[in-house]
Amino acid sequence: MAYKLSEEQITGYYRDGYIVFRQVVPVSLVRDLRREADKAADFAHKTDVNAQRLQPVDKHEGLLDLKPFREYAQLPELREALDQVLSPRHYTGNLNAMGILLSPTTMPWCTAWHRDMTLATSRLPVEEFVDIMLDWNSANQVNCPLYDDDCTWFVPGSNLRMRDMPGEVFAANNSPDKNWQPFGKVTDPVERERLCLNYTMGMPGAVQLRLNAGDFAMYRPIGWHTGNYTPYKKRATLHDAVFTPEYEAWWRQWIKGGSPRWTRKADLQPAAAAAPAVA
Ligand SMILES: O=C(O)CCC(=O)C(=O)O
Ligand SMILES: [Fe+2]
Repeated sequence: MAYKLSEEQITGYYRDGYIVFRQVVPVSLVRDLRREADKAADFAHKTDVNAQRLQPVDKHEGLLDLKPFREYAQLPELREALDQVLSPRHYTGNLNAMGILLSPTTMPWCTAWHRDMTLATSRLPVEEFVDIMLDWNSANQVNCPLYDDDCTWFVPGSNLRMRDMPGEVFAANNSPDKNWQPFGKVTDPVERERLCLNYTMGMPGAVQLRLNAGDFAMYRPIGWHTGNYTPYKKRATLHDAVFTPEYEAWWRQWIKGGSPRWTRKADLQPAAAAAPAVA
């Protein structure tokens, strides 16, 4: 096996809700993807100098050469890593869902601390919401940086519980602005950067993901997370989901505004690796 993860790394994913496959994207592919991502950034920043993403990638065929993205989607090392952590049924590199996360060009910015799905936004009954939250066949998300990227913060273990702690709710809402922008009306970039950092650091137990170009971070988007951005740290990070066929089908209906039902699947485990049954 060319790309081998340790058992400690794998159990870390199931405990903490995030994992990093270090240097999994080869140099030549990082180079080709950077060239396309730089075009994406130029294009997005023509309309909005502080645009922070272009999505989905395949909508921009023509502007972008999709060949390196397709090569990334088929990367054998990535396949091997996903097989080890999740299952051979999980896949990533979905060009019609994938975005490129970009740095703003003039103003620092941070997103509100959030879980990508809550009971209210899931449109699910509570039992199914709990099932989908805890199901490893459901939402797994990817940030794959083409330049070093320390923008994403995550609360390890928050993916395993539905309950929000009071300190988490306080930290997420700790903003002068009803749109949860902790910088309010501040337009000085240096001051604004500090306000964003203080807000981001205010989340109890949060860790900052420190990713290098060619790493692949996978995380449970149902855990508390946020992104904190400055114009002087160039960002071009592939942002994608890890789907199973059933989760992709669920998500595609849900994103269109539907209320598809969710049935929890048993955790997938190779038969040879199953633990002995003990009465
Ligand atoms: O910028 C990031 O890394 C996080 C983005 C995010 O949380 C989101 O798009 O929901
Ligand atoms: Fe998010």
